[in-house]
Amino acid sequence: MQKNYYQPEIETMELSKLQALQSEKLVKQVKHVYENVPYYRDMMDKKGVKPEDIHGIEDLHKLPLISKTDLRETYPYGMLAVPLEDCVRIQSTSGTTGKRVIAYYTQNDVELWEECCARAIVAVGGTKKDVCQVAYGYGLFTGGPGLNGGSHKVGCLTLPMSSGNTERQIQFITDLKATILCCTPSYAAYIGEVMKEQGIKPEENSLKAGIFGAEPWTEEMRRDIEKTLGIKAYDIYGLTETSGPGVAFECEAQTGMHINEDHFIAEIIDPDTEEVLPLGSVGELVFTSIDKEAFPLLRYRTRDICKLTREACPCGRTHVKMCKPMGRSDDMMIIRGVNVFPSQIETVLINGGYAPNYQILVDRANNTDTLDINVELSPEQEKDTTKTVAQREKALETAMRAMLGIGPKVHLVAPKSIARSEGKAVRVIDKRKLH
Ligand code: DLL
Repeated sequence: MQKNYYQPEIETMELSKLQALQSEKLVKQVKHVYENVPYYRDMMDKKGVKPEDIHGIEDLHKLPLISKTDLRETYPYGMLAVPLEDCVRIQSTSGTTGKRVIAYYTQNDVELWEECCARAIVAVGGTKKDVCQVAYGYGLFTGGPGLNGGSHKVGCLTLPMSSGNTERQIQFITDLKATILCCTPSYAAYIGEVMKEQGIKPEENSLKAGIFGAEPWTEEMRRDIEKTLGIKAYDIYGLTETSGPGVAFECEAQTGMHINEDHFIAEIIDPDTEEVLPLGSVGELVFTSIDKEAFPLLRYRTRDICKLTREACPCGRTHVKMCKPMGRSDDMMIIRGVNVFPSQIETVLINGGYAPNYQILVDRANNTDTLDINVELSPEQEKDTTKTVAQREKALETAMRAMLGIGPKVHLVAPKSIARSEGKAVRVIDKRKLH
């Protein structure tokens, strides 16, 4: 296994030292927030906690949890912990409903964020000799700016493509010999599809690795992308509220993402009781930013359902690993009383030989929930006469019922009839919420 680190002394720091560092930073951060964010001070006062009660990470659970509702309540400046004149940047969430979250950065916040992204690039083998094509959206979304900054720090030649214009993406990969592609997994799958149509074989392109995140994707989708693009595909995780991409990233081992624990303390809680759960339990991921100056959120509930593990990693990094988020607690669909995650549907489709082009439609008829899944056929599947469409649909419905515990209706649709995504894919249309 390659052992490449951007900041080896931090990334491989002995656990006891790492936790001592977290404790020291946490104590300072709580004081900073208490003194500068009246909203959170009130929350602490109501809970009867003072900064003096926090001596280290063992006291973290005493602090109040905050959520997106608190961020909406304090919009736009209420969580800011430094004078506005000390901020140099904002980024914002891609959410379409309600008030957007605005995250603020001091120059130091930007530096640390970009370092996190640089760690992710180095972990996939990136060096200054690489050409890094950033096809995440630029602008308010954190994907483009984050990976762009990380790529600069590593010294890669950075191609600030932004998302979209797929033909041009492929032209740049070809002409400028891009070696690392950064974009959402659904966009990577689409780029692979268009390359295939153009007759470019996976082994013919210059790409060697991809850094894909910002939306849920399954192991099956990873294998699919690795095959179509002829690369190793790595996961990266983050959210605007905690800076953006680079909160956690995958290493060569591809068995979960190391959380940058020198900057973020991760906890898993029971989303209903809010109780902290032990390592290895499945629950809601909560982050505390211990270095952020401008927008330092303490115990922020991400809504992402996840699991943490601290087994020795062959890459030598000591930082705790998070699994692929299993979905968001607010994205989970409850259909006829059964919890259904889009990732389960994706797994069945890819295992059945279908491309990850699908759409999930949930509705209600005669007081009963309905689940319809539109799945695109590939041109080869459309031509294949060994199975009828009805037979294919039936087979998928049986496999879905086994995976989900409820039976959906599967509709196979013509190649290219489902809109492709250049950013975060919209997989679910829940009409029950629209009525
Ligand atoms: O998506 C930041 C990002 C950009 C991450 C580029 C990775 C790469 P938001 O738009 O605020 O920020 O959305 C954050 O996206 O709470 C998760 O639900 C989801 N998400 C992010 N990364 C992953 C991932 C960016 N690797 C929300 N797997 C998070 C699954 C992810 N879900």
